[in-house]
Order: sequence, then structure tokens, then C-alpha cells
Amino acid sequence: MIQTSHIDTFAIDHLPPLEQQPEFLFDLPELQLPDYFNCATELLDKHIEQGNGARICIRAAGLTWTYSDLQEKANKIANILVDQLGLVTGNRVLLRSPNNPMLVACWFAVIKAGAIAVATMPLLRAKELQTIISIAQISHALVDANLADEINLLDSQNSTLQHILFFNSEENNSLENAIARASHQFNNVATAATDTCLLGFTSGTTGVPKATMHFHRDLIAACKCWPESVLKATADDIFIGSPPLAFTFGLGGLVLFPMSIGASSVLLEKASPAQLIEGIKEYKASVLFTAPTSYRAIALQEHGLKGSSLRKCVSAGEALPSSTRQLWKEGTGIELIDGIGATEMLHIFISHTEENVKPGATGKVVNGYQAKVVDANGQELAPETVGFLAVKGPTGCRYLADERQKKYVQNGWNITGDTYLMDSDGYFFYQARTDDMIISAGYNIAAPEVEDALMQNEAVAECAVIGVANEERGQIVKAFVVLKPGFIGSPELTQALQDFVKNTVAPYKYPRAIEFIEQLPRTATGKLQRFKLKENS
Ligand code: 3UK
Repeated sequence: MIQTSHIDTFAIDHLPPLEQQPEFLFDLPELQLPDYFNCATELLDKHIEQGNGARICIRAAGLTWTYSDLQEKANKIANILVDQLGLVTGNRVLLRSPNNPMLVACWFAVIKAGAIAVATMPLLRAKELQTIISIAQISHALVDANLADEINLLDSQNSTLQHILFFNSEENNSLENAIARASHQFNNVATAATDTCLLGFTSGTTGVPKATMHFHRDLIAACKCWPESVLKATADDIFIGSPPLAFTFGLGGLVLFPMSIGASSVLLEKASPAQLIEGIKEYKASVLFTAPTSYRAIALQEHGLKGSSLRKCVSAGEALPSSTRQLWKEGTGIELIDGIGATEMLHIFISHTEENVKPGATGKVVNGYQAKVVDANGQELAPETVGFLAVKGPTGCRYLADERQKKYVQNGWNITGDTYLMDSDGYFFYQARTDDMIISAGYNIAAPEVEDALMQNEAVAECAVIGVANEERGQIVKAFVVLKPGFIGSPELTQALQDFVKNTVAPYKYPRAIEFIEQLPRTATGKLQRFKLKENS
């Protein structure tokens, strides 16, 4: 029996019952991990012990931190949390900041101290923060002073949140001030591999958010699977990207994966397509993590990145349209690595490699994971049949005290909520979110397929397709189209786009309704909010 290090047993007490948890796979030799370790030791302190403390770890506007610099900061903050703010192992600590070095130092401080990091999206409002604080019973918060407003609106009377420290601030009571007086020595808590160290809130577009629980073991396992078998970055790579560290896509791509191999990471507080281009050039970044829309927007800007420092580009979060893959390749010469991941699974479990690309597919199952397409009863379907995606591996879904666990995990498999098809070569083809399948006059139509067809038209910058209720057909396909500069919406253009789709995919899939709009609604993680379009249709 492994003994927990947690004095505060909140996480253990709220794990889903064993019979509702997925099956976990640890067959790979690299997944033979010890029973006790702290993932901060593996990701950070190990490099200093191995004599690499002087190597660069983080770059940001006007600042460069080596691995030793980060360790020193993280140790000091860990001492402050424990000695001055009474933190005990297992407590939950809210982290609220744009992507910057102090956020990473705070994150490591929490992990080193054996507590549980709960990073939040910078755009969240007080009401949403309150929900997270109450679901996770948060006791401490470390907050970038530039994002203080919404924190100051919280009702402190009826809250578990007792201690708030602000950083990136020159106030007397700031974290920086405490850092100036704190010891740089800290012994990482000897946590159990199965102690929770991270709560990842799902970027779910509707309903009460769900907290996914991840162990020290999960973070290291994620570093051993997709990064080693697919990404294959080296210690000399410079990572950059847009996803917030509160999103596990960002945490993996910008902290866990670079640091697990002693590479460095560029943190941008704001990462619009234009800012990403600038950042890539300024820091000579070589590995890029961002979402399909961002790749498309960058590729559509004239000043491409051909001949730049970039060598590997990772797309996730949404389906990658084949047209975007092609645009990116034409603009940069680089074949995108598309991978599907999920907050529940921590990171990517089906992915392309650069060498093995089938446009339109998401790729093959990642080393360490198993994947299959099943019917509504969980029965595996034959190749080339559309059904529900089911996966398992060393990471998997554990919702904190949430009934929806039974929906995501069935018979030991994680059911991601996506419909997929696997071909006879083992490539997985994304169809749609299960709720985004349009059924029109008896035909199943996957919204992303119609979007992909539309995006191949020269007039279309971006688009989104939904099903709207229709008496005669049940649903009809409706497209919302953002036009490229120089094009103007008109009945003639509508007709031309409809004809274009009919000539690109099976004609019954064409959008019977088209609406031209200025901008598509998206989440902070760059996901299209189809439900918002549905509400207004
Ligand atoms: C969709 C994709 C098609 C899919 C994530 C990489 O997106 C991440 O996590 P979320 O919890 O959403 C999960 C859902 O997003 N999706 C993600 N990637 C793809 N669909 N192709 C893709 N390449 O519906 C999935 O179920 O926000 C992605 C790493 C970590 C992550 N958390």
C-alpha cells in the first residue's frame, strides 16, 4: 500500500470510486516509475543536480531565467507558502496569471510543497473563479497583480480562500517582497506517485465546470509518451506557443515537455498570431504549440515564416482542416503535427508524426495508449465505421466528485465525446464532437467536414457549421462564414459557396443556409463555441 503524503486529504476523499476509474496502462519500460517521487524533482531539480543549472530554462520579455534561477525562485515561494501562509500538503492553491515566469515559479512552488496547483484561465470573471474555489475548496491563491480586479471582487466572507498573495507587484505586501527575505533552500516533499498535484478544469462550453485530478505520476507519464515517441525535441529546442498554462495543452507544451528534457521555453503573456510571429523571430523559437485557427491566421498573413528557426509545429484543441495543413506547409515547409488531447487525459493520445501524415486524419494512437472506435454499447466497430472514440493509457479521467465520471469512463475506457472513424491502416479520422453531428433528412453530416470544404474556397477566412431545426428535414446544415478582406457577402457569393461545397464533398452536405459574420465565437482556449451560434439561429 502506497502511503499518501497529504495531510489535507481532500483530493483522496473526492477521487472517483475505483470501479468508476479507467484502466491505466503501464506496460512500457519507460513507465516503470517508483512509488514515491515529486514530479518537480524530475522536471526541475534534477537538471541542477546533473550540472545543468546554468542552462536557460525560461525566456520572456526582458528576462532570462536559468534552471538554477527558477529553482531558487520556486524554493523561496515554497518556503513562503509553508512558513508564512500555513500551507500543508494536499491544500489547493489557485494560480491566476497570464503565461509568465513568475507563474511557472509559483506552479513549481506548489508542487514542491506537496500541494495541488489549480491554474485558472486569465479571462475568467469573479463568478467563475468563485465556482472553482468552491469546487476545489481552495485555501491559498497566488495572483499576478495585473489580474487582481476579479479576485478583489470575491466574497471573502463565505469562502475557503484565506490567503492571497500578489506577484509582479512592488507593493509592500507583495510576493516579491517576501521572496527577498526567504530562504532558497527547500526539500521537495516526498510525495507518493499517486498523490494529486494538479486539478485541471475542463474548458467545457456548457454546464458546471469539472475538475480533472492528475497525479505526480501522470505528469511524468505524459512526458514519456507523446513527446518521446512523436515530438522528439532536444535539449537545444526553444519552445513557444499560445495556450494558457491553465490549459493542459499549454502546461505540457510550454512547461512539462521542454523541462523534462532540459530545453527552454518562451512565455508570451499575449499570443495573438501577430505576437506569435514576432516572438518566434525574436527568440528564434524552434517548437511551436498553438491551435488550428492560429496556424491558419498566421499562414494567411503575407509575411510567412519560411526559413525561420521553426522546425516542429504542433496543432491541437480542435480538428485541423486539411486546407490549414496545406497552407502551413506552403508557407513554412513544415508538416504540422496534429494531435488530439483532452484535459481528462492530460495531453495528446492520438497524433500524426511529421513523417506519417494522412491529411484529414488526426493520426495514429500514441505509444503507451490504446484507442478504438465503439458503438453506443461499447462494442468495438470494424474499421471504416463511424462511432465513439474510446482510449486508455497511463493517464485517464478522474473527475473530482462528479457524477459525469460515469459518462466519460465506461468499462475502463475513456469516452472522449468525439465521433471518429479508424481506417484499415489504423489512422483515426475525426468526424465531430458527438453533439455536433448534424442529421439532415436521414443523413449524418459532420460539421467539420463541411467547414473543411468551405475553407478551401478563396473567399473564406474562417467558418463554422451547425445544424438548425427544419420541419421538412429535421435539421439543415447552416454555415457561418467570415470572409477574407476584399470579399463582400451577397446572394451570388452564397450560391457560389454552395456550389463549391457540392463540388468538393457529397452534394447532400452543402449548407442550405449561409450567414456572413465578422468573427466566430471562441473560448479562451481557441475552441469554436458552436452552441453560441446555435442559440442565435
Ligand atoms: C477536441 C480535437 C480534433 C476533442 C487538449 C491537447 O483540447 C484539449 O483538451 P480539452 O479538454 O478538449 C478536448 C476535446 O477537444 N480536440 C482536441 N484536439 C483535437 N479534435 N482534433 C484534434 N487534434 O473534441 C477533444 O475531445 O479542452 C489538447 C492537449 C491537451 C488538451 N487538454
